Amino acid sequence: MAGIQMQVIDSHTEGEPTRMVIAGGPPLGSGSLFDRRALFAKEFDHYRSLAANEPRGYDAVVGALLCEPVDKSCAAGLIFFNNTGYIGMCGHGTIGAAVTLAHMGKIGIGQHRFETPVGIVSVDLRSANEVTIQNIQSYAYIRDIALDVPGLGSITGDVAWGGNWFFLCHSSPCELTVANIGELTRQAEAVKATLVKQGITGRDGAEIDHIEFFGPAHAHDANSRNFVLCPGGAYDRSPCGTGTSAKLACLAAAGKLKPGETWVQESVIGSRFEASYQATANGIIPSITGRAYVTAHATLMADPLDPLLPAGFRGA
Ligand code: PYC
Repeated sequence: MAGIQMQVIDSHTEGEPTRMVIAGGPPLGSGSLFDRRALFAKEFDHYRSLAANEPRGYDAVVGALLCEPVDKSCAAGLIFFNNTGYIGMCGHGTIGAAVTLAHMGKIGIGQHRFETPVGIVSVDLRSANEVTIQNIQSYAYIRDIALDVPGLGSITGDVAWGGNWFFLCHSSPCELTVANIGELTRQAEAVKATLVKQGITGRDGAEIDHIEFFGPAHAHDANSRNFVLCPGGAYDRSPCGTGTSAKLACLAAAGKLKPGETWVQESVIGSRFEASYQATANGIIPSITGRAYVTAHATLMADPLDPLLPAGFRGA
């Protein structure tokens, strides 16, 4: 742990924080981003905890480790992590990373490609703060599963991939408001526990680690409002880029949204993404537009003489 000093730039995308590690991160070599993420988890997890957990971070922080890409057509490589582990793709984080790289003078307005452990995403930096990402191929995996959730009753939803695995509940147990976040979190945890108990997974037994509830939008020009429970127990303040991708895949599979039609997804705090998709043979390619703003530059330090909290802890 001696002598860690990580330079980070923080941003928020529609309310959801991204902390990009721009220097002083773990030495992961030059393998594929998939392999580098495995090495990060195995040998250098204390860097993740230091950046995402208290007292330097907090539960909602999603980290993005800036890496040299293997594919030289990409402007950057990104490995996403949070308070408890690592996530495949991150839509809000990619938007935040694009705005941060522009803020650093590393990319200009226009098209770019970023490499992630689950594939390459295209990014259109439309202005200093507005970004459209073209996510990896997303698809509905199992539709209309009825779950009997203790304390909640019957809940119907779909399993879908949007760069992470989601269970998308067709409705919400209570109104999607900030005042109900505690209740929504408890209910989403109950849905997640029921999926585990019933052995319902993503492809190849993958854990479904994101749960979404949907309800009516509050704004007259939005299509839907959501609540998204992330793997570490925090909720997504943005409408969730990978979750919106999974939602589009389900709408497409159900014939409820045509290619190129706009879907405006509101988050539980009222921020929004505009989304649409192109159809592919096995799913869809989603496009998600949102805004991000830089909020801080910092150097995170682990003092070698600090006996208390050198690697951070989960406060919640
Ligand atoms: O925007 O994809 C997303 C995301 C995943 C977890 C938090 N945000």
